[in-house]
Amino acid sequence: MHKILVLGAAGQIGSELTLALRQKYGNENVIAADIKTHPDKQITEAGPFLHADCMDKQAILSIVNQYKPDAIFHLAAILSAVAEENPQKAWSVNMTCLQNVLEVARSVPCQVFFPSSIAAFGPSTPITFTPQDTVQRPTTIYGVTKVAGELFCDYYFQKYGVDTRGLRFPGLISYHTLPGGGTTDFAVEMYYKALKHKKYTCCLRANTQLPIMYMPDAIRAAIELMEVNPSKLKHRNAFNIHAMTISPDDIVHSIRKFVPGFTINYQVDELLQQIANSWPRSLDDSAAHKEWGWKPHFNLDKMSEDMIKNLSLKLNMSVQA
Ligand code: NAD
Ligand code: AKB
Repeated sequence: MHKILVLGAAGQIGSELTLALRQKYGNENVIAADIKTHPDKQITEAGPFLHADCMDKQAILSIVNQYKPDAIFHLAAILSAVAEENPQKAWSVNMTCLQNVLEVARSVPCQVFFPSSIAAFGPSTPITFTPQDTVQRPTTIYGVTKVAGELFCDYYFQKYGVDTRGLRFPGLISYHTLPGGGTTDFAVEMYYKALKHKKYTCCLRANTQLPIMYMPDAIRAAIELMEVNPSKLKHRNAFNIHAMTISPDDIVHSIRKFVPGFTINYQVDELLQQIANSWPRSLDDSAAHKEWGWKPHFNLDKMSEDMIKNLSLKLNMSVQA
């Protein structure tokens, strides 16, 4: 990778990925684009930022013709909770944007990163230590677009030789940009509410275990996968990666080590609970480890400490982590 285009750059992942890529490859070599017109200043000021709708193939093509990237990180999508409110729109946005990106990449050519999710699995998938290659019958529209996306990327590699690569991300926790409408957003909110109000009302049951990862590990994984020699990759579009299996109750206990007196109550949202119940608890990520050396760095307490330290600074609050 030398010149990189990040689509959906103003979101939870994109805002941090853009900064990490700019640090590594140079500000001018990382072009950020999003449908949002007023993203965080850090994205717009340090390097090129363009307004673009990925539903419009010509818009992507004209950016690619102008900047000539050799890699696209395609992050524009509708996430699980919002997708269930309008499944038709979710299918249309998630699949059309991906198709446009793949078509543009085929014509240039350039590498494509596609983020899949634990949502690509469903209730009939083995729930713990979910294998790399296993049953994928998701029951959410978001999950359906993720399985289709994985296959779509595989197809463009096999048929046209487009160098597509991807990860199945768990729920991601970060302090930089708020998450954009997923089932796992509660885990991020918990940290904000702990600092601001010392109390939180959680939408999932206390013992709901989910795979969760801290953003720095996720960003590093995406960059490492895109940088590895392609001859090493067998599962190029849908690597399981795992960091920790945790429940809301586990997060509360971890936060209390840094914010004593934090309290929680539970008001279960049945739709979100059903979605969470359909996802795996832990994933077998040995293929990622073997094929490109994946290893997480953050466990729950290390993540909580870093979250609280950085959120305190961001919110201008005086908690010592
Ligand atoms: P997000 O909602 O925070 O960000 C998505 C960004 O895409 C937003 O800035 C939005 O404005 C932009 N966007 C939406 N439609 C667009 C369009 N038509 N054209 C251009 N931009 C558009 O999402 P995120 O959490 O950053 O997720 C990015 C990708 O990673 C998605 O594919 C998501 O499914 C996947 N993923 C995220 C997580 C997570 O926990 N955050 C976990 C697994 C997979
Ligand atoms: C969501 O909850 O939709 C995302 C995901 C796990 O894909 N965080």
